[in-house]
Amino acid sequence: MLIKRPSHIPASEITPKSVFEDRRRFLREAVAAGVLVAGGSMLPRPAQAAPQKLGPLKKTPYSTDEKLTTYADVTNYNNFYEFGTDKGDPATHAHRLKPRPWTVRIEGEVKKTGVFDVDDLIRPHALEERIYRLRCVEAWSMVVPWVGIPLADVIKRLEPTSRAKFVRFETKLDPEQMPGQRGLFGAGLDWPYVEGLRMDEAMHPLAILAVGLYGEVLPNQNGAPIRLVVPWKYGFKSIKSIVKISFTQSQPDTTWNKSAPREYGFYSNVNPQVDHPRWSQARERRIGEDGLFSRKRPTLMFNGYAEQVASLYAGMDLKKNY
Ligand SMILES: Nc1nc2c(c(=O)[nH]1)N[C@H]1C(S)=C(S)[C@@H](COP(=O)(O)O)O[C@H]1N2
Ligand SMILES: [Mo]
Repeated sequence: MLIKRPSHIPASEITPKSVFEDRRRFLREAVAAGVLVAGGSMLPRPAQAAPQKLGPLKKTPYSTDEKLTTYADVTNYNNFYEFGTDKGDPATHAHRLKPRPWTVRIEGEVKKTGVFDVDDLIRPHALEERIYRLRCVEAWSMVVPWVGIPLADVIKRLEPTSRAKFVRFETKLDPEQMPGQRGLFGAGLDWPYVEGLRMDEAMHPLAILAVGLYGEVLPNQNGAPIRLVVPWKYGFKSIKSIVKISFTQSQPDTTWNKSAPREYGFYSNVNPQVDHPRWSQARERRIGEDGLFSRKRPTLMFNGYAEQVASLYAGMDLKKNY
């Protein structure tokens, strides 16, 4: 049956109220998200909040087959001090971050300097799934199915010069979007957050730039739209929401090293034999296994990736270079 609606009857009188209000809310949010373009066709587009699927994803031999940490834990138990220091703060506050449009500035000892759109830097058809253990310096760990591409692929395309010995990464600085940068949560860090890798570490096939997890676009609290993941190092090396990548001749200053040099070195390799000055690094709690009787797991050298990365540090004293 075809029901014609006379143009003078408002939609609110025909459509059930709940549907009408849903539609109004959709329109309001769509306008706020910039989804509706004046004069454009009104094709249904996913609302900003709906997770966007990524793929098809290439599988790689670098993934662990350990049990995944649940999506709920991966996205609600976070360290992202720009949004607060409690584990739940980033999930509560990171909706303030606008992950698009997003550009990454490339500078320093590299041929292709300039400002790149994140979607040009990371070509969607090259995405892989990498299931990695993430070991936080706070002695807990997770298993996360990241989506990303090898950092080496991006670096090669940028053509670093022979003088490039280190890579320096910087997080967005925007106190409007990141309340922690206004000093609200007492994180006591210098902003923006900075991390760095030696060039050979950055070129290692295990190091990735991630844009997603669980097959979907990265939630803001996990470092949208683009973050580093270096699985053999403590979690704090895996810097989130990157806006600048610089190629340098000398070792860059890094946020945690500046804040507490005795506790956090430049290398930050996971090492059960080198204790943090205030606690042991020999064991770890796997998030999701924190029952009363669950045993802590032994922490593995280089977070279990020794076979792949130990050669990077041959001849180095890892007690000095922590
Ligand atoms: N910009 C920025 N990056 C950051 C942090 C941060 O506070 N700010 N925390 C780090 C720490 S300590 C860890 S353990 C990981 C946590 O990543 P996840 O929340 O996606 O598990 O992000 C790292 N990257
Ligand atoms: Mo961490």
